[in-house]
Amino acid sequence: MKKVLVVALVLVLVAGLITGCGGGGKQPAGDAGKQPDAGKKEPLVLKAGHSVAETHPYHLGLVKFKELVEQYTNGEVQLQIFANSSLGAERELVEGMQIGSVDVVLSSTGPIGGFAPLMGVVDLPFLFRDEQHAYKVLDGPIGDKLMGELEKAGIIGLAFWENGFRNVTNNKREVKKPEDLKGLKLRTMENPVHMAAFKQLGADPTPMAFSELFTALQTGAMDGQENPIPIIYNNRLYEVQKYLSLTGHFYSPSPLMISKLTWDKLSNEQKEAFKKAGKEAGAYERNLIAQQTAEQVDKLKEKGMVVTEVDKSLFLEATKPVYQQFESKFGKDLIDQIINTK
Ligand code: EAX
Repeated sequence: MKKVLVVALVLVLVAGLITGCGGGGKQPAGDAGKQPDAGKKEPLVLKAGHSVAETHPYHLGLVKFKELVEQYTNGEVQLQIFANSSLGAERELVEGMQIGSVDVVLSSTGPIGGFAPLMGVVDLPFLFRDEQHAYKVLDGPIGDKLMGELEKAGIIGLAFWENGFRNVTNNKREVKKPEDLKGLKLRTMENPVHMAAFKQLGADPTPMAFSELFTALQTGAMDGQENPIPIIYNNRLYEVQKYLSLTGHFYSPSPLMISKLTWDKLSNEQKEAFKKAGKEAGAYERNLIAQQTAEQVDKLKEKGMVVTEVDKSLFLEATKPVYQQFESKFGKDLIDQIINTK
């Protein structure tokens, strides 16, 4: 009897060893005796900042980008989006990418010429005939060249998104022709090309972060400003501006950027995911800009703005001297390449 018990005990012990001893769970073949996996890695959570309202295509496009990045990286990389300059104004956001305090930024090219001088070429007045011309240039070799300039500043450009064609607003008078701008205290972005253009038009330009603009207009420190329709509407500038002139004087692209410090933490697969998501969300954002631009002029009239169609050729002719001022900075060849892109 005793012998039977001993044999049964030995058989139970041997069976336990084969099936991974009492942990209940089956160990995959070859893992017997190893520690169980440490479990999934913690996701990399990135901070993404922009300067405008959450109803603007910048924000809606970044929400789409967040969804796609999390999908394409299986949740390994996640995004937190900070709107309305809550992580800083655009220039501060770019500085934040350089030191690694901000990971992802969607910004107009306004302040970027200060970090990548050649990028300033896109800010020349009336350089782009229309959106399709801009996309042909920015989504091709010239755009790649400009993005390459960003890398020298520690920033990776993922794709060109869109702010749109910029229009003048003010509180003093209807602006129908360049002479009507004379003496107007006009806020511009921190951009020497934009300032030179408005000086050429006879205005009195002051560079200022977008986060300070609403108050400056409300207090009368500034008479006017210039921005695309979706900015004027979504950031409620109609509450502090009476006159809107559809000058379309600058095309404002908005590169989606990631800090190189952050970029270098990503695997090759994650980098490909970011590039894919950046392009797809960029197309989505450009469509939203087009949709809102088409819808919001009438909405601005309903909000009480006096909207004036202008003869753009008058403003184009009046700003031509700005090209001579910046030809040596950007190179006549690059400017001609952009103008001649069909
Ligand atoms: O990029 O500063 C501006 O006027 C910009 O158009 C705005 O921040 C969106």
